[in-house]
Amino acid sequence: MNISLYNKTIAAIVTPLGEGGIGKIVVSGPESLNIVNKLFEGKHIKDLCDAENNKLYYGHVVNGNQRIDEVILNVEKHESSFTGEDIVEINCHGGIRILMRVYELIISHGAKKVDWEGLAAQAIEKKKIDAIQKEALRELVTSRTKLCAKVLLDQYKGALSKILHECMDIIKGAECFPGGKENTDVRNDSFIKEIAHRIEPLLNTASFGMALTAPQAIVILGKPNVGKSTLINAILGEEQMIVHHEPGTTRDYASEIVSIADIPFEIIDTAGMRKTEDMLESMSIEMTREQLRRADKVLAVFDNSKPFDHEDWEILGALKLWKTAKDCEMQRTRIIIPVINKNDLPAQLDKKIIESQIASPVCYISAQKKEGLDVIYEKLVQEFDTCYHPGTPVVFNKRQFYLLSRACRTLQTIISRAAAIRELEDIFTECLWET
Ligand SMILES: Nc1nc2c(ncn2[C@@H]2O[C@H](COP(=O)(O)OP(=O)(O)OP(=O)(O)O)[C@@H](O)[C@H]2O)c(=O)[nH]1
Ligand SMILES: [Mg+2]
Repeated sequence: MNISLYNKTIAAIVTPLGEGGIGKIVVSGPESLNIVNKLFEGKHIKDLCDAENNKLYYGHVVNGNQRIDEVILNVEKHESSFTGEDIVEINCHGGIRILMRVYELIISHGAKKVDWEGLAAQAIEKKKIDAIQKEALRELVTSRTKLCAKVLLDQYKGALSKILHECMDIIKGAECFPGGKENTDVRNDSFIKEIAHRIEPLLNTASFGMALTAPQAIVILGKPNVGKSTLINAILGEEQMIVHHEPGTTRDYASEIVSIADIPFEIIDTAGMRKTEDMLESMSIEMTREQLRRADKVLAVFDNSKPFDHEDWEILGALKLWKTAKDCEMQRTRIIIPVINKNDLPAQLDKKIIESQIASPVCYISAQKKEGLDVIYEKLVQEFDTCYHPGTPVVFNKRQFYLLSRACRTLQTIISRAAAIRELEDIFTECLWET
């Protein structure tokens, strides 16, 4: 349940709780200046109600005649503040104890405890930001790549919201027709087309936007010893995974976030799959299957220096099941990228089998020599338009995607109704006038 923060004075610690130079508390609401006034002894200011916007005030937070911390304050009056309420930002020394003492003091003087989302909720109630901008802000702080931060900052600044506001304005414009939008002639559907023209392209940005905020999972799959861990190390650019000449080296799965063309991916090393009686190895293989179920993309690795065998057939079988499984997430296309590794060694592998079984061009690489990786990278990002133009609206989460898909379906219904009426007219005209 959402509790209204309208007209309430709230306080949030907005820096991470830990050791650091500065810890920041934001107090927001009609009583913020009064509350902080009771606790603040300023060097150059007596009453914070006289404070100027965006000017720093030095002083101490006190409890009676006891000094708690040396602080610097900033005041933002409601007209221009983030929440639409009077805000006091208190910059204390970092460190959990001092920060918590100042915070508890503010709470004991009547402010309500919230986290930064509380501040954002207050800003939404005051219509200073909308839900999309709040979501962008939340994702912005966990951005994994520069591109991700760029896109989310644009959405926080309103790139996506602007399109929805334009659509609302078009609908309001239609209401000005005589009789309002209910009576608007459906044959005159130009305003609907104008909305469709704006909304439909947005849906095409969703796979890119969602890949930025919820990185796709790439599973490296292959029989033991084909070079899966060596490949991951080559992609990561460091020796993270243990590599060994004996098959069965990787027993657990291990995952890392990696940036490819500025798009974050979660890359997962798995235990080599094969039939085995060994209890521990069977458990590792079950873990591999689990990882495969949640994969968005698979790098299916084969060894150029060994003949194609029944263990490779097992990999192809597992991939076939994975590709056709029904539990695939919306907007995420399952992609298999066949990779032939150890291309620096003499060829023994029958590549035709792989080419005929996986309908996608094969990448030839040497993970050990870090050769051929660029082709893999190209394939991993080819579904996304990575040439991002600043200010472009992008759908970046499931909530937005579902709602905008619903809007598109509704638009299609209206457009087909208009087309049906036009067809009826044509039929009647033909019936009446054409012999
Ligand atoms: N010549 C050559 N050897 C490679 C290449 N890639 C990996 N190897 C070697 O192949 C052996 C197995 O490599 P790993 O990366 O441990 O293979 P894996 O698929 O992770 O093996 P498991 O974890 O046992 O399933 C090691 O001796 C690697 O040095 C390559 O491109 N060329
Ligand atoms: Mg391994």
